[in-house]
Amino acid sequence: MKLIVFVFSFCLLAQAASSQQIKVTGEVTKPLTLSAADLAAMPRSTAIAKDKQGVAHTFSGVALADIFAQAGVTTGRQLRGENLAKYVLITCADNYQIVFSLAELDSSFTDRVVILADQMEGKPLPQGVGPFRIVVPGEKKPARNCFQVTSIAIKFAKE
Ligand SMILES: Nc1nc2c(c(=O)[nH]1)N[C@H]1C(S)=C(S)[C@@H](COP(=O)(O)O)O[C@H]1N2
Ligand SMILES: [Mo]
Repeated sequence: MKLIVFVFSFCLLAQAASSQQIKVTGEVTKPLTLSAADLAAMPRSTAIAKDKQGVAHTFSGVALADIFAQAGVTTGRQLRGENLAKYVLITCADNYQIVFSLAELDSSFTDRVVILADQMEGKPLPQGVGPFRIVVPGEKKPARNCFQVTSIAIKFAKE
């Protein structure tokens, strides 16, 4: 009985730990598993976005572009030709999914910086929204500000 309780607790702990990590997979030279500590140690960026009620909030975290630089995603001068058919599929704990094209996130195409936020107004994201949320500044709806992000997959739409 004690063993069963032990194994069960271990599984719960393992599950809790994995939900605190983000996988970066697909069209990358170096797949990543990022923890909160990994993200805290990366270059930090901020993004302001309005919530559904129209209230603006300041989020901070890591630019998707900086995560892509670490994972080895085609960016900048490499983002041309067939690489323009690549997209980013973000998946959340509730299986909500959104996409960006790679070009939408590249500083050679746009000045807009989309971040993977771990803080809002300088504090960790609230329960049920964190630990990680995509924040897209300047959009008319917050529908792509997807919360409880679990994975970032770079894919090829090319036929
Ligand atoms: N994981 C996840 N993220 C999500 C959603 C969702 O259903 N699941 N809904 C989106 C939609 S449609 C909206 S309007 C905003 C609402 O969050 P907010 O009130 O903080 O802006 O969250 C977005 N992020
Ligand atoms: Mo929404």
